[in-house]
Amino acid sequence: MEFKQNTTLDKILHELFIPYMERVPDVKKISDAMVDESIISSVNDIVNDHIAFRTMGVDNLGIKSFEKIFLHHGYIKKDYYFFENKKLDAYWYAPPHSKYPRIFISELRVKDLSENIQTLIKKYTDTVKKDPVDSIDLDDWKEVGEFFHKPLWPLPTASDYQQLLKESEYAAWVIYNRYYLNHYTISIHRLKEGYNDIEKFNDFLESIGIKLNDAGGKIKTSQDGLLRQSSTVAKMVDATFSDGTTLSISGSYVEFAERKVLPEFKDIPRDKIEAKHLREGFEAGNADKIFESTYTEQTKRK
Ligand code: OOG
Ligand code: NI
Repeated sequence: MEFKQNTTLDKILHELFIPYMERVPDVKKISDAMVDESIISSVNDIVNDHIAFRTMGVDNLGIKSFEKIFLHHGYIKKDYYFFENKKLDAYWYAPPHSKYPRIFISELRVKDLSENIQTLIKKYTDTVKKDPVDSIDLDDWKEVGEFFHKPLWPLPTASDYQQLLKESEYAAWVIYNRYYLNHYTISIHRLKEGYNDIEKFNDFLESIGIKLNDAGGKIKTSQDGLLRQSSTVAKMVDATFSDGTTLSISGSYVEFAERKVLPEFKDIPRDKIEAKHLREGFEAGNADKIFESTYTEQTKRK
């Protein structure tokens, strides 16, 4: 996935992609294999359905801070999703133009965690005394690009990280990975016949040695049957902690989404189908399992 870099938003998205592609070798592995297999003629043919970020629900941070970056560039806040067991809230955001990806932003409901863990999280996040997004020039793509990848709180100790992992894998992910891009998403319905449904595409992925998240089954299907998603298991990255120890921890992953034609447009010929005829938004039941792409149960699976 590459962007024609014209607008500030194009450049911001590009800045997110550079470290993401370095951290997740599956991105290049998949796009190169798609070109080799003639599924696409170049990586530029990949349509990015959406990108996702994770945030910590504490003072000065969380969705209400992070979303400002994208609201400023014309994104529109859409539906809310609640994940009771994982203790998360999320929203999706519609792009200012269909050439841009949707955005999915989630937030940890820190106040729902045990007292111990809240204290542990706040030991780090309380160092953030004001909303950090308010201090950046949102029209300066370089500044915004740097913001995603710069520390906002002190580096955790390995033992704090491991303690977080026990109660909330999501908390542990955010404390180390912060606003690094969590995933980008290949639009499967936009691919050529033979690869344009998620079963066939998953077969292709497995044939090139990609490991898929199997939480709730490899294919996650919305209640209406019209949004079908799968994802890779997160790439492990070497993380150095404040005490100098290094652990192999979950980084980011790649997702695949198939949006089907809405029932009211089922008679429109295939070559006349546009984005407005397809299933929009997200699905809590699918998302719940996709979050687990970074969870130990998946990353440790053989
Ligand atoms: C996001 C998981 C949900 C989707 O498309 O429903 C999601 C995450 O892992 O942070 O990406
Ligand atoms: Ni996603």
